[in-house]
Amino acid sequence: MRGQIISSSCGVFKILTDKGEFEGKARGALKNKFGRLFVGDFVEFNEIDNVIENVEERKSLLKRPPISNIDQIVIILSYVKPEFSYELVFKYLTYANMNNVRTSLVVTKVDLCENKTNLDEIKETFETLGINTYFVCNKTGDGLKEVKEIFKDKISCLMGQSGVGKSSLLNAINGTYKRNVGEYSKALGRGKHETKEVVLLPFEGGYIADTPGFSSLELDLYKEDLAHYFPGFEDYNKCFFSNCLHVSEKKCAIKDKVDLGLIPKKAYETYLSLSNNLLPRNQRFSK
Ligand SMILES: Nc1nc2c(ncn2[C@@H]2O[C@H](COP(=O)(O)OP(=O)(O)OP(=O)(O)O)[C@@H](O)[C@H]2O)c(=O)[nH]1
Ligand SMILES: [Mg+2]
Ligand SMILES: [Zn+2]
Repeated sequence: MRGQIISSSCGVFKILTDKGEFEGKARGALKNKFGRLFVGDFVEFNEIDNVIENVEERKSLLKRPPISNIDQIVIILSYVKPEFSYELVFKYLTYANMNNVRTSLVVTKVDLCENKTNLDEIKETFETLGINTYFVCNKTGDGLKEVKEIFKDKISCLMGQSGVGKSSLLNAINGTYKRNVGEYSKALGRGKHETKEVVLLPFEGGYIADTPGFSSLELDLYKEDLAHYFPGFEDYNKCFFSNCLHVSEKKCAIKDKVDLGLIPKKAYETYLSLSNNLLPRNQRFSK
């Protein structure tokens, strides 16, 4: 019987099928063939022995958070607690582009925002790059109506640091989820990793994955990844130098786009500072 893995804990998987939910392990031989199994995997489940017999080819596979077959990533950042960071959004967007997955951006905790022009700048920057941007308060429900629309009929994965309100957002859009919510820690500058595993929750014809928060260092990005997959940099192969990093090289197609206003200045400034702090791929083992 065909099903999809919706959660996994210590080698036991929960599988959703047409006949409802089942729990089981994977056949030993599967491990040798596929390595580990992921939430999101479509599998052949044997309901007599309660084992997963086979795994279908994956449409996509993310390492962070570990999940397969998603249609979109919904990036979640809070306006404060932890502080909104352009650098972090651009890292997530680059990572999503590398994995060929579409994205939207949701900014939570806007109830704690006193300067609305900052929100306008966020929206303007990301929407110029074609990324739909939403502002919400999970406490009052403000802005959630629009966000619910993006989840319909899709398999979506929430992505964001600990404490930004991923689980809170899920509770706010569907009161039956009852996801555990953690406290923001001022000392750590983030949450305390309340959500520890990836779980797919059914939502209006699709699924939403609640996921553990992770640090941007875990994304494993290098200078060249940024130069190719940074949002708005699709024309990188039109630069004069094939290894152009779009910094001070001549005849750079990306800098031309910045000059024409097609790539927002804020995006390019963020690119430069991120690029400056990343290692080139061929030096990743030095240090
Ligand atoms: N003021 C305000 N607080 C919020 C909002 N959303 C979430 N919070 C608070 O933020 C804290 C962290 O929320 P969580 O939902 O646990 O965050 P998370 O992203 O799931 O964190 P991890 O599971 O650790 O990755 C809790 O104290 C929430 O009450 C919001 O829109 N406004
Ligand atoms: Mg959580
Ligand atoms: Zn260039």
